[in-house]
Order: sequence, then C-alpha cells, then structure tokens
Amino acid sequence: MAPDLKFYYAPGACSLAPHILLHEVGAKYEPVILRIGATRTEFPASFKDVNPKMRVPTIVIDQEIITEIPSVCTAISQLTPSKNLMGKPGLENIRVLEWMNYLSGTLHGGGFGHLFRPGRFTADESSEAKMGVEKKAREAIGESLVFVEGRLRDGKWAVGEQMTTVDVFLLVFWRWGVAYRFGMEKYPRYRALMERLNEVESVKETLEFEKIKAML
Ligand SMILES: N[C@@H](CCC(=O)N[C@@H](CS)C(=O)NCC(=O)O)C(=O)O
Repeated sequence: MAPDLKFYYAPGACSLAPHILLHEVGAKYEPVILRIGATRTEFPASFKDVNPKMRVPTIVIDQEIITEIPSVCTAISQLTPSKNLMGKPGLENIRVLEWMNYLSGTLHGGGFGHLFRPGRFTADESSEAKMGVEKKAREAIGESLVFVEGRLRDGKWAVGEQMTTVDVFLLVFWRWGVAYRFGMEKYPRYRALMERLNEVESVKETLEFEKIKAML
C-alpha cells in the first residue's frame, strides 16, 4: 500500500529540493504550504507540534516525522529505490552524501542561513553587527559557489549519469544566488546544469506548483 504522505514546504525555500523529488517519484502527498517572510518567519505556532525546530522541509510518512533536507530527500528517494535519487549504492551514494552534507551544512547553514537571518548569529542587536554577519556570509557563500563550480563536470549531472538529489538541491542555491545577486554568470557549469534540470518534467511541475520561476 502507498504510504500516507504529508509535506510541509514554503515556496522557493530549501524545501523545493525534496518537493521536486516527490514529483519525480510520482508520490501522492498532502501539501501544506507555509510562508517565510523577508525578515521574520510566519509559521503558525501549531507547526511546533509537528517540527519543534520550526523549519521546512518536514515530511510525515505514515505518521513518522522526518526533518532535515538530507534525511527528507533520502526518505523520498526510498519510495522509489529504482530511481537511485541518492545515487547508485556504493561510491555514487557516498558522493551524494558528501555533497548533501556540504550543501546543507556549509552553503545553506553557514552561508545563506547567516545572510537571511543575521540577527541569529550576533548578540549585538545593532544594524552594524548584523551587516557584519551578512558581509561574512556573502564571502562564505561566494567561496562555496566557486567550490561548487569547480566540482561540477561539463555537461554532466553532479554525481553519476543521472539526476540525483544533489542537482535539485543545487537549484535552490542557484535561485537564491540570482535573487541575492551573487553574479551567477561567473559559474557556467553550474548554469548549464540548471538549464538541463529545467527541462526535467518533475522540476517544471514543481516550479509551477510552487508558482515560482527557475531564474535562469
Ligand atoms: N537544517 C535544516 C534547515 C532548514 C531551514 O533552515 N529551512 C528554512 C527554509 S530554507 C526555514 O524553515 N526557515 C524558517 C526560519 O528560519 O525561521 C534542513 O536541512 O532542513
């Protein structure tokens, strides 16, 4: 029997990556849309009962609550193992985990997380202190984008010979990089990967579903 799925997401947020995977595996799920404001998050207090961390993505699979992008993506990919969305078992899977950990911890948490919510990372409430955090975050993101570009291979998916969860997670940062003016034209391999991704049916479907654009 197909599992009962409930998926909490915010349009254009990091939840876009697992959202695409849900469409890629053709899952039937109940979507729950939450909103993230420019300076503060507007999740309903009741969401705390689902995810005490108050973050999207959150997926509930047969009453099991799963949070954190790498695990949410792993859980979705296990719905259709033949698609190898976490890479084929063996080295590919290891490379996918390596990418996901880097993207999640360094680029997302250490970079964009600081840029979006600088107040969380300084005890000093002055705007100068927040601007200092934003400045360091922009430097860290810039370094990560150079690293990502260097790791991508011309005309290939990020790992192996087919789309994996890494490619769709990279789409999240591409869109943010464009929106926050990181000069994404400096990253031709990254752009080529995004162009390829934007031809994938599940990606088109999910962007339409979230009412957002690819931002190429
Ligand atoms: N480590 C978490 C981070 C999730 C996260 O930060 N999600 C953002 C959206 S991109 C969020 O829910 N933000 C709300 C907030 O920061 O208050 C993960 O990998 O899932």
